[in-house]
Amino acid sequence: MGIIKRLGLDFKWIKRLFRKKKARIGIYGPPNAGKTTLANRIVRDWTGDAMGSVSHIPHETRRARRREGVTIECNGSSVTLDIIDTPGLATKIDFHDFMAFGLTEEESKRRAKEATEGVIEAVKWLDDLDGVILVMDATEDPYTQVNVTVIGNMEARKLPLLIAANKIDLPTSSPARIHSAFPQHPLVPISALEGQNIDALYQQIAQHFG
Ligand SMILES: Nc1nc2c(ncn2[C@@H]2O[C@H](COP(=O)(O)OP(=O)(O)OP(=O)(O)O)[C@@H](O)[C@H]2O)c(=O)[nH]1
Ligand SMILES: [Mg+2]
Repeated sequence: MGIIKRLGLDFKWIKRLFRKKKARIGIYGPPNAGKTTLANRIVRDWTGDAMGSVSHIPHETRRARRREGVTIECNGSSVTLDIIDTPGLATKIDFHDFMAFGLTEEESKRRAKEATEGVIEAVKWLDDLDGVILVMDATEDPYTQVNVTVIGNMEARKLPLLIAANKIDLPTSSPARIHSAFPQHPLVPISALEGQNIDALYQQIAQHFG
């Protein structure tokens, strides 16, 4: 009996030794920040696949999308992620805004309805995550109701949070402005579109979510 017990313990120990680190990571942020562009880049870099469609029209992503088993290797440490690209979070969704992009009234109303459902879905996903990459457009003012609310919510849930200050390829971008707004969280300036500094992001992902 004693031997079996000891063997059992040994199996557990061996299992733990070989178990891969796994984390469910949600990519969050306001519409148009570049969440899907980043999700596509991560998934392409580490698996060769793509994830979702990108558009200059806000609320392109209106259903959360998950890609499982994306293994990121950095400086000898490896972490396997389930990447969830979420719909953009917004406090106000008005179909007129979509008509200004040239969509018909019918298309705009449908997009507004789906976008609203998408916000609710994105918030629900928070219950099921191990960490969050919060993508912000570094050319924009970071002190928005959405950013403040999302960060407060993640802090309350004690979810590890990594801020990706995106679009640093644009001359008006200011990651420093985001850092001074939310100095309590790690921040990586990136261009999801052009790939600038993306290796630094992978290092931070491996460090914070591994
Ligand atoms: N210049 C620049 N543009 C970017 C960058 N990342 C994304 N974009 C552009 O920003 C727009 C929105 O990108 P998406 O990836 O669709 O943004 P999103 O956050 O997924 O948006 P929703 O799904 O609508 O919430 C597109 O026109 C992208 O090409 C970047 O690093 N630099
Ligand atoms: Mg998207």
